[in-house]
Amino acid sequence: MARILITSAIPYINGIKHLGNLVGSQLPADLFARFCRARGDEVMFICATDEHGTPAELAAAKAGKPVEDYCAEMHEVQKELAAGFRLSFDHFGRSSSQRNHRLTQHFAGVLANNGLIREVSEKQVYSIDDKRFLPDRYIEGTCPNCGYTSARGDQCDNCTKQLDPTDLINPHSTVSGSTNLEVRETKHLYLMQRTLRDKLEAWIDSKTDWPILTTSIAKKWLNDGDGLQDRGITRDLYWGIPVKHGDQPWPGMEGKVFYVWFDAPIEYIAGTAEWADAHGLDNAAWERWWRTDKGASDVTYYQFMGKDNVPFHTLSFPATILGSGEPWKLVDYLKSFNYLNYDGGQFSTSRGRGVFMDQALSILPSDYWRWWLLSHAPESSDAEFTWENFQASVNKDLADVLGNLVSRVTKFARAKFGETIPAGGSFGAQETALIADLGTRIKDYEGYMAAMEVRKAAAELRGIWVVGNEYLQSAAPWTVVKTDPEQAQAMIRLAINLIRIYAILSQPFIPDASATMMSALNSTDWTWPNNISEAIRALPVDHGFAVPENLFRKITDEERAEWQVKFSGIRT
Ligand code: B3M
Ligand code: ZN
Repeated sequence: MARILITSAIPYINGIKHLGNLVGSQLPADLFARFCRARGDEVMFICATDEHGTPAELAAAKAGKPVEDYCAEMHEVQKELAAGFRLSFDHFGRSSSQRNHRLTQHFAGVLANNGLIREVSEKQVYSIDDKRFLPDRYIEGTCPNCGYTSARGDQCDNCTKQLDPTDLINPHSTVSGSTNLEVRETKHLYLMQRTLRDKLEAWIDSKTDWPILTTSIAKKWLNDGDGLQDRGITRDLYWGIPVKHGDQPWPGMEGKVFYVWFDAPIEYIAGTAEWADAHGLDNAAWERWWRTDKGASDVTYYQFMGKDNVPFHTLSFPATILGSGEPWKLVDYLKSFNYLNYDGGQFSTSRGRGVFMDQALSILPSDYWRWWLLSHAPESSDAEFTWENFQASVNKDLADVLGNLVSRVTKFARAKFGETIPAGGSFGAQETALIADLGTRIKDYEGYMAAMEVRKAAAELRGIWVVGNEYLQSAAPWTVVKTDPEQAQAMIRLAINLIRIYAILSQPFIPDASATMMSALNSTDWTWPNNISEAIRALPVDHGFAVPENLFRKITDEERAEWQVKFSGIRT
């Protein structure tokens, strides 16, 4: 039994995630966690909300709520939606937890002890009316290069020139519109990543099995331009983890907090500690996942994320871990994803474009979305969601192939032989061939799943469903029963067992349908079909079953057209 640690990038707190976010991290991580558990591995699967930073403060202000309350509410909303999509986290934590406060302060302290933190004095724009320092992108003004009047303090969207807020002509705060701005001197802590460059490079180079997408991004940031930069890890904000040196005050850093990207990945560890707390367990219970000196040396650690998060996970977070000099677990395998686009454009949270998690669940159950998203995961390139494609996949794969097989078999069996598995006949050449074929295909499926080749795994699973249908088509028990009822009974015995195997294999993709299939089969034996000839006989003669409710319904053309219109605009 392997020990598998899995983390998904933690979704930012301000708002509900769209399906593009979901398929880029949480959903494939869940697929993998379910697969590992199904095969008997010991799994720890952690996610959380990423709660700090300016966007959270501003979203709370917009909602007219204290930021603490806003985050607590949005955490519950995201937790509910995760449950709605059947994301099987062992714990869904919060980066604002006391556990994360303590761990983040601990890491900063040991990094400083190791000489990897320096203080930097910088000039930053302060908004007198907003009573706060403004991050560059919250300052707008006229671009000195092209004259565009809504250029942001970090970059002009019109001519793409990289800017400094002080370059802008007539700058104003986008928080309040105020032009009452001044440049103030402020001091920040920098993590000396340059010092760790060689260690990081050696570590990345040792990861020869990583997907190209992951390694190419890591290398680009390691080597591009001036190479790896030291990085500010503190901010002048209210909402965040107070800067401390371990549990001691940090002179000169009063009133400042850690940068959200410094504390967010540490929440993977803290979230596991939160899990232990929630279950009344001691520190040893979570440390055996994270500390190689405390039992984690036999853990394999997998991370899932969208490509935009790769630099933080291949450089910044490993810099924290390596720089600490302490025996924390580093990621073993980093699975990253390209983007999912929406109907001819991009999904966009800020512009409210696309389908968001709550909207998706309001029109169809989670299995429909899980199947489409995973079987079209943006792995080797960006992918696109279209309503036509969604309708076609659901209707064909789920309703015609899998759903139809299950209902046809169980209904026929009930009508001809009653609601128990019939005893007659024995497997002939067709059955033997099918069983051999399944054995090979299941091995292929396992291989793709273990390698996190999500699309290939989905295609193989679909193939496994298809060969069952083809078998029934050609064996035709509904015809055979008229001349050789004994033989038809053997076919049905096989087919009902096939449904159980499909339920087990499909569970990582479509857990609700699998649960329905298993309960109709009156079975709780989820043993992975390692041995196909045993698995195909697992439900014995006389075992009772029922005809399940229709597993999947088809999406009509009218619905498709309606949803297309309904989700074509901008969510407000
Ligand atoms: N919250 C990015 C995002 O929501 C960020 C991921 C953090 S992973 C430690 O897309
Ligand atoms: Zn410009």
